[in-house]
Order: sequence, then structure tokens, then C-alpha cells
Amino acid sequence: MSLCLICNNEYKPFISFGPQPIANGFIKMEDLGNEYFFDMQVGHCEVCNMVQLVDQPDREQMFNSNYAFFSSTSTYMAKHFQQFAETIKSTYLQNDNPFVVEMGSNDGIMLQNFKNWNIRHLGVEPSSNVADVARSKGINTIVEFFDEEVAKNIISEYGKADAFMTANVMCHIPYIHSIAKGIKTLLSDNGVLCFEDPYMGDIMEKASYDQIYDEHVFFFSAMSVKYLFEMHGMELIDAAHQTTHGGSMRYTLAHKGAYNVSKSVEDLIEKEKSIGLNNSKNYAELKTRIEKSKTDLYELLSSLKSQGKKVVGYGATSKSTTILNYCNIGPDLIEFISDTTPIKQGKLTPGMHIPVKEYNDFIASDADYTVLFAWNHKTEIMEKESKYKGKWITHVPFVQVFE
Ligand code: JHZ
Ligand code: SAH
Ligand code: ZN
Repeated sequence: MSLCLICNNEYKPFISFGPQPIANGFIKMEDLGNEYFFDMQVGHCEVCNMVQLVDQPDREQMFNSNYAFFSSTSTYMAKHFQQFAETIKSTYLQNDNPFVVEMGSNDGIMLQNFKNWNIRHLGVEPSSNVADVARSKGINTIVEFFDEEVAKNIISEYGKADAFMTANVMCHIPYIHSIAKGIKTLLSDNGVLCFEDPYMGDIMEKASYDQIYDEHVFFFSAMSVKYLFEMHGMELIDAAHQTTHGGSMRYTLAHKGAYNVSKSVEDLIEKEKSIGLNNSKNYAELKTRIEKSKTDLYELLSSLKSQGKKVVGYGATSKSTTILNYCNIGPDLIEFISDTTPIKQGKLTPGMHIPVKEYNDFIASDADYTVLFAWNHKTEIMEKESKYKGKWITHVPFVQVFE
């Protein structure tokens, strides 16, 4: 039995993925030999409905001066964050001289908009290499892990915040009660917290188990988010589904009683109950679908190998680390993975050691099959690769070949 990080009740993990490396721990050939692995298990708490990792590596092992994920590698995501910023500005920043804070601002993909509008802003970003990119764009950034203490320091230097935004970060933080307390003190009376993360409803529907890796300690639903923030005097006032990252949810919260609660919250919670996000049976069934996906993918790639086909991968995503290690797919089955991120190129993927190469190598390879590891960017990538003559492989929502 494990203890829930939110409500401290006991829960039993429903799946184990075995030993997994740091998802973004791309390694140089010469550094092979002492990679870190942790036992990756996931459980659902029946009291607060939070789905969570049982263990997670220390934060500095994941987020440091060598962090390999740069947000601005997707032009679609840049557009998404521009719209996100516009929504915040037009809905919640009507007062004089507003101030916004972003947690996990990475290379500045969201805050660049506020900077361009001359709105007072602050990014809190512990991975110094990505924070440096944001700073070079003129975005005000501190290199820190946000928590309750940092929130107090921000108040003494800048005053309270009108909006606290964060995307694909909240679900990364096991000390989430400290985050919630920090946000609660940092927000002005009418201030809002607006955050988005991959949605448990989409993971359940698509069996997109590759959302599970070291960095993602929580898999949120409206039920679990509401429970968590009510513990801190905050209210879930809106929830809006997003297509990004394979299906995400944007949650808006405020001090209790400060705003009317949108009907969308009640509707979403009803829907979550109807699809069984509060029911352990559904997680057991998800496990069965994940196991089938594993067998299907391994068998497909093995059979292509025996036919002598050339198979490569597209996008050395964090998600791919789970697929490769869980399904036992190495360089014998996938020759290389192409990725546009310079820091990943010339290195090996964590655990399974598939070479990561530049985009030009993908074009030159003329591969028969390409595994789309960045399946969440499918629209963007299909537009870009309309000339590719080979076939694509995806595992979402089930293992299949498409053209
Ligand atoms: P992408 C990361 O997940 C980690 P990942 C993190 N934990 C999280 O939650 C989300 O981001 C937000 C490359 N690429 O976005 C760039 C191409 O090569 O699916 C990236 O390395 N060509 C914070 O790593 C990778 O693919 C392209 O045309 O799963 C995409 O990574 C495009 C569009 C991307 O996130
Ligand atoms: N918001 C961006 C980046 C997501 S990557 C996007 O959606 O694309 C997750 C980021 O969270 C990393 O850059 C990591 O360094 C940062 N992070 C992790 N823990 C954090 C904490 N406690 N406070 C602030 N940022 C944190
Ligand atoms: Zn719980």
C-alpha cells in the first residue's frame, strides 16, 4: 500500500512499468554505464481520485542546467500559448498595472506575449539552460523551484499577482501542497490560477500510457483538482478541454467565493463519473489495454525487422522513454530517432540507447516506416512531412499503421 500525496489515504498501485530511466536523460556514448533507474508504478486514490506515481526521482535529477525539453520546438504550441495569454489578458487583467507569474516558464513560450504587451511578468524556472533562452528574449525570469517560500519572496519584491499561470508543470510537482499554499498567498483578491496539464480522461480513453514517466507525478481530473484546491480555500471556477499534448484540461481557480462557478465544472465532474474515473475497475481495465498495446507494438516492429524493413522514429519525446523501455524496443528495432532539439542530437535515448539524430537524417533515410513518437503534434508534423513516402506507425489510441 502507498500513501496518497494529496489526502494521505492508502491506495494500491494498479500498474507497474518496471525500472524506468530519467525520461529526458539523453546520454552521450562516452557516459554510458551508470544510468539511474527507478521503479515506475501508478495508482488511483479512491478517496480524492488523484492518479499518481508511487515514486519519483529527486527534482534536481530531472530539472537542471541540462534540461532537454525546449517548449518552442513546436510552432503550434507557440500559437496555443499566444491564445492562452490573450484569454488571460482580456478576461482577468483589466486593472491598472497588472502582474502575472508563470511557474515553469521554460524558454518563454507563454511569457513572451506579456513581455511584448509590456505587462509586468515573472517566470519561475529552475532549469537554467531553458531559463537563459527566455532571459535572452528579455523575459524576466528567476531560476528557482517555485514553492511557498518563493511565493513569499515574490510578494515582497513585486506585490500580489493578478494571474498565476502554468502549463505542463503542476502535474510534475509532488510537493503540491506547498505550491497550492504559495499560490493562495500570492494571488490578489480577484487573482486567478489558470493551469493546464494532460487530462486523465484522455489517457483513459486513448490508453495513452506514454504520458506516464518520471516527470508526471499526477494525472489530473476535475474531481481531483477540485478536491486538492478546496483543501487550500480555493474554488474550481472553470474547466476547458484543450487538444494540446494529446488532450489536456485547462483549470481556472480563484479564492473561494470570488467568482461564479461555471456550469462546465459540474458537467465535467458528471462526465468523469460516467466514464468511471472514480472507479478502480476502470484502472484495472486500462492496465489490460496498456499490456495489449505493448505486445502489439513489439510484434509489429519485430515482424517489420524480419521483413528487412527500415524503421526510424520521429520526435525523441519524454513519452517515448516509457514506450521504449516498457516495450523493450532498442536500436535493433528502431535504427534512430530524429529530433529538432540540438541538446538531444548525437546522444542516446535513456535506457534503450537508440541514437538521436538531426532532422536531415530523417529526410535522407527514406525509411519504410516511421514511429510517430510525437503523436501529440501529428497535425503539425503531417503538414510538414507531406512528401514522406513511407508509412507511419502510432500506438494511439491503438497500434496501427497509417499513410
Ligand atoms: P513533446 C515534454 O514532453 C516534457 P515530451 C514535459 N514533462 C511535458 O509535460 C511536455 O513536454 C509539455 C521534437 N519535434 O512536445 C521536439 C521534432 O523533432 O511531445 C521535441 O523533442 N519535430 C515538460 O517530450 C519532441 O519532438 C517537430 O516537428 O513528450 C516533442 O516533444 C516537432 C513538432 C517536434 O513533449
Ligand atoms: N510550460 C512549458 C514548459 C513545460 S516543461 C510548456 O508547457 O511547454 C516543465 C517545466 O517545469 C520545466 O522547464 C521544469 O524546469 C519546470 N519546473 C519543474 N518544477 C518546477 C517548480 N517547482 N517550479 C517552477 N518550474 C518547475
Ligand atoms: Zn487521495
